[in-house]
Amino acid sequence: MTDAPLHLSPEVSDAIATGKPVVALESTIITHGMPYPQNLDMARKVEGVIRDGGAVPATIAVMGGQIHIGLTDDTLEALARTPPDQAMKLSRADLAVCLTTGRTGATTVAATMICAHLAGIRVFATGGIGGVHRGAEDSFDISADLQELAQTPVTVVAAGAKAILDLPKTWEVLETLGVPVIAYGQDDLPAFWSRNSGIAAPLRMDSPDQIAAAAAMRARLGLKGGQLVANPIPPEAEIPRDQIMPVIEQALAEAEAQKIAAKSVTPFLLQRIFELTGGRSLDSNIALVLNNARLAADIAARMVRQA
Ligand code: PSU
Repeated sequence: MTDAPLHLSPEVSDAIATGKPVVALESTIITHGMPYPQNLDMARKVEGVIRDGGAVPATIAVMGGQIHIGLTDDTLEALARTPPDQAMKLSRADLAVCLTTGRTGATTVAATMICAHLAGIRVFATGGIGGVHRGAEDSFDISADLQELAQTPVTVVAAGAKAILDLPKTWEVLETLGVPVIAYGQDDLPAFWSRNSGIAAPLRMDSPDQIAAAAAMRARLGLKGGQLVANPIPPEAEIPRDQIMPVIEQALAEAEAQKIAAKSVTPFLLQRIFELTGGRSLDSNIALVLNNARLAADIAARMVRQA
């Protein structure tokens, strides 16, 4: 039991109490990751995909001093319409302050993992995790998502780390932190908009059953932390690496010229890449989130069956 200020929707509360599969979803992707109204459309569709997979979706956000786990459609819409500068982008560091000041906060991967774990949810689907930013040797900009994966026992399904990052350094840090990085169904690590990164995955698994069993084994071994499942974007939705890389380079150069820093870097880059690809990057992003939600629902169902 927890003393945390959790507000579970009736559906999520019932699912947890009766042992049904539940998949957590984050809200930063809604407020800071995609423009309105595509963000709302994505948020609704992703919940639908999880329901179709036989699990209950639990979108997480902070409002009015409480952690909401499972949002009504009205709340989802209000969040999707909230301008990015009016919602805090919450990670481990600012979750408590947001709650005590009563502000609205959107949860990143790190904060969503914390909240999911408090509620007893073991699986979480998102687009791409944060990681080591390019030039981190000077800026020290490394997402708190990586540390969270090392300490909070939630299985995160993502299409790898966002390709705007320094991917080799991101995987190195995860290895150092002892986080299992499991490529789903292929030998190569995926790279968000592209199926392949050219980097061999440290681990590979081919079935949701195996992934669920690995999470249970970590618990039996008393190992802290979660697992990252790196699920490649469906082939029909991918932007191949040779097409997306020049676009990423241009967006990065512009971010540097405009001195964009800290929490603004990722939203700035995603928005510029959206503009430079004429919206194609957003279509891919939505497709990969839905694909991750499908797999996460499957893993959550296996975890319930194996329990
Ligand atoms: N997945 C997406 N789009 C996003 C994110 C994930 O498809 O915008 C968000 C997640 O909340 C993740 C955050 O935690 O981006 C990483 O931000 P940063 O690089 O600033 O740590």
